[in-house]
Amino acid sequence: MPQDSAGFPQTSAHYDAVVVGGGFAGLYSLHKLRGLGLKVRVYEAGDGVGGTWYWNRYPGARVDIQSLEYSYQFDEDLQQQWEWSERYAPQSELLAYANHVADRFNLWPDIQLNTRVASARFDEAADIWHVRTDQGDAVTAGVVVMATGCLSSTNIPDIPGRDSFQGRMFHTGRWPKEQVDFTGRRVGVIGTGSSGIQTIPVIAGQAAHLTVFQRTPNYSAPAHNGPIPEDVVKNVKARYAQYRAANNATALGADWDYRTDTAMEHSEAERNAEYESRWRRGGLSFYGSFADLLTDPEANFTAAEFIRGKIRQIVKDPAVAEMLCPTAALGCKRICVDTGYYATYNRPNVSLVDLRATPIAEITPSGVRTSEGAHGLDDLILATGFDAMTGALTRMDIRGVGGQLMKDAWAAGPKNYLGLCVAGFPNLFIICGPGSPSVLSNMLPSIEQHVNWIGQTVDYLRRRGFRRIEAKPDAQEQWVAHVNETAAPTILPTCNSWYLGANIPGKPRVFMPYLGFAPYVAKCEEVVANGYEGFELA
Ligand code: N01
Repeated sequence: MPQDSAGFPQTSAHYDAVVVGGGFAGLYSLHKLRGLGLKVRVYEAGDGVGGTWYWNRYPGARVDIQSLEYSYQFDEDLQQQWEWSERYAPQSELLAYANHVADRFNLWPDIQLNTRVASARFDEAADIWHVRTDQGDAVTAGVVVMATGCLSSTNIPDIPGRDSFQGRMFHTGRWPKEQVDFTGRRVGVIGTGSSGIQTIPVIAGQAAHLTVFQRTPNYSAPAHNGPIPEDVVKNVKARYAQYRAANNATALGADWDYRTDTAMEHSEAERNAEYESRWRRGGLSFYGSFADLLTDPEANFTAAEFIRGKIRQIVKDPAVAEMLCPTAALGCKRICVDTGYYATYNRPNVSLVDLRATPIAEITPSGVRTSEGAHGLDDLILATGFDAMTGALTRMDIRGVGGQLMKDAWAAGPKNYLGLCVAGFPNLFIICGPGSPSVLSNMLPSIEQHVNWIGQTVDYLRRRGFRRIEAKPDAQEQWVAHVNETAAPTILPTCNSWYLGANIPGKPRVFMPYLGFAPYVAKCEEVVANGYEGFELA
């Protein structure tokens, strides 16, 4: 590619903003920034928009936050007119919603599909980014918005013999667009996180035999999914603004009745009555049971025991039930939300392999061999998760001031200010990056809050004639310390979760998400009110 005198590729176009990714964050970024009069280009690797809901098409995929909350609120007509069919929308409906938003706001002309951003290099002399794609595009951008998703970079474990498997192999996060039929087949699933737990009951209903390879059991609460009663929809839509405000105050559920009293101030019978009501209500509402659930290990144990009791009631074979009982603190990994998960193990065509007792030795051409013996398989599903929060960014060639690679800047763990901006990488914004509430909040409002903040900031810079914004290193250090201090007194950092990067061999163990949506929003607003405190503007 021809280069200019500074060694940067000659470019074919200049955009005020390049947005990387066409998921919910990318779509709203485009709408917001274009509305401010910016010339924007979105690059999306897939052949459609929708991000998470484009890639995760595995059977049973659905959202674990109620649809009426897991939706955009920036446009009143949109939130009034869109009809969700179920309490927890299935993947197909969320994908239809993303496409509807792209149609409704005429976003398509500025979205380039089938295009992966390969590199972004900051030009210090001009205060612009040089962006290149795998399709040969070479453009410049005033700002780059990384709408790359927290859970988009798949984790495909390096199990010996993996590539020798002769059957069909799938990863839940890269599911094919064509319908996959498991009828009459011997299927294996490795992984029992949210994805595994959602897909296992559905695949068990199709396959001749399903073998689940479980390394760590997880807590799961029933979704009690179904159509949303008309009166509920009417009620929410009549007071959507208050409903959203309540959601923002609690981060995960507007109508969960978060209790402010503690588990340990109640008798066992009272505690169990509360847990039972949460179990009946379903989903992530369990988090709202008592105020000390995530801070007092004793309180946490009582809730964990309650769920273990449920597993022992549901699963008929006591040995299988014990294998399914988690031992880590409840909520230390995200609680899963399921439809018939534990009962699936009562089916005659389902078997569970405990990898802690009998680890996988290798994948062979005909299945999986553990230390105990061979399991013959026609299909193998990897429900093995993601290189979460950082993977999409560290796998990209992003070079900031002095040519520093983002991957190197984050070699000891991700560092940034407010989860939004990284020192040494001016004019680059991350949506829901590590250090922001992101995965510990409802992603849609979090995305909107970030995009609104970025829009407001870009507008401020333009009006004031600034060409450059960069996080100050000391503000960044303080923020990273604050994120860790906030998580430290909780049970969250106590197990090998992807929140800590512990699921990826060699990844630095750092607690990544920020706990607390409402204080986070207040902090972002305070930073602006104080003239972009912690940022260098030039
Ligand atoms: O991934 P995970 P996920 N050998 O990392 C196992 C969101 N989400 O895709 O725990 C054997 O949670 C691993 O075992 P271990 C949600 O935020 C939401 O399921 O590391 N096993 C674990 O069991 C969620 O938290 C929804 O010991 C291996 C599993 O694979 C996040 O995405 C639906 C292994 C991975 O679980 C990620 O969920 C789906 C190996 N080498 C996802 N490597 C909803 O909205 C990994 N595992 C409902």
